[in-house]
Amino acid sequence: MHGRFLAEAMLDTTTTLDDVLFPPIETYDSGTLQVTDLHTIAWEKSGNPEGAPVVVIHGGPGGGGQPAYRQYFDPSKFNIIQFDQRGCGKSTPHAELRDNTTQAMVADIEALRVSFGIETWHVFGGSWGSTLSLIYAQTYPDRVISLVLRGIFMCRKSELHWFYQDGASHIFPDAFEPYREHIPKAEQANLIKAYYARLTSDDGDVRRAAAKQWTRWEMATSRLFPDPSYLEKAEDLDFAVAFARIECHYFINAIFVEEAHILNHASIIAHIPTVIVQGRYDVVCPARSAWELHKVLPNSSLVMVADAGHSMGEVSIARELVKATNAL
Ligand code: STX
Repeated sequence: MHGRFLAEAMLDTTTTLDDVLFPPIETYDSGTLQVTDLHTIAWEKSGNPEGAPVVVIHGGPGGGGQPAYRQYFDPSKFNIIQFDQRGCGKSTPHAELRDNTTQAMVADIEALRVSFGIETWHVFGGSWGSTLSLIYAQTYPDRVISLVLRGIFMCRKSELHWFYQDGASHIFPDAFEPYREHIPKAEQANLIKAYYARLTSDDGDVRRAAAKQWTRWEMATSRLFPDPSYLEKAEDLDFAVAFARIECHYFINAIFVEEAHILNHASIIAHIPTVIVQGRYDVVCPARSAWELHKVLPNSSLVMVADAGHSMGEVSIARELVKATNAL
């Protein structure tokens, strides 16, 4: 029950991401799965086809998979399965909000498992990927061998208010200003609602302008040491539109579950070995959620990383994630 706390007093500024991750690899297979009349999901496999299966659940929602995820697993030991959740990445239709709910995404994960003939698998997810991993595990507890989770997000009202309205704004007032000022004063009291109206506008220019500001805010705050190149993600308007529209749609709908759903149903997954890796200075998904989750999961360990924010691309977060997958 008691987690590990990393107490390194000194910042490690010489180790790079390449030093802690496995080398980049190509996929050995990829394809699509039509999950409804409307939605088709893109998937890929890498690593060892005979290895232990692990499914990677990406963030956002709407963030899409990334080749870099493959590097968090020993490719000789794992069969690494990634997919793009409804409406994002290479899944189609792009940025589609209809028939796009948490329950639908859980069903897609299960449909992928069945289509691959996999009995049980490890589940790996950060941020919204932790949210969806947990709800998937609570829906299909017998299919999940273990959970490796990062930057815990349970999408409660307090978490949304903190990041999108008033909280993180106290730490990043400079990055917050353009996000807030994109919205007229009269609507600033509820920024998620104001962004939702613009992100679902009939006018493509209005949608894209809102998506860019929304995405910049999240990219600017993801790391303890902001990385200017990370902000470029918001300039990729195809990425930004899917990311912002799908996130905002999920948040307006409280991710289609009751408040504190994950904590309320923790007993269902209490038996699953779980590692939680959390950056102490994560302002996107503050550490309180990781702490509260850890306390209701008796088989969890919490690694509180002393020198990191939210991103899986931060060296000390990546190091702990690799340690966790190596120990599976
Ligand atoms: N959303 C946090 C999240 O899941 C509240 C997230 N933030 N950035 C990302 O995901 C990407 C790295 C996937 C873009």
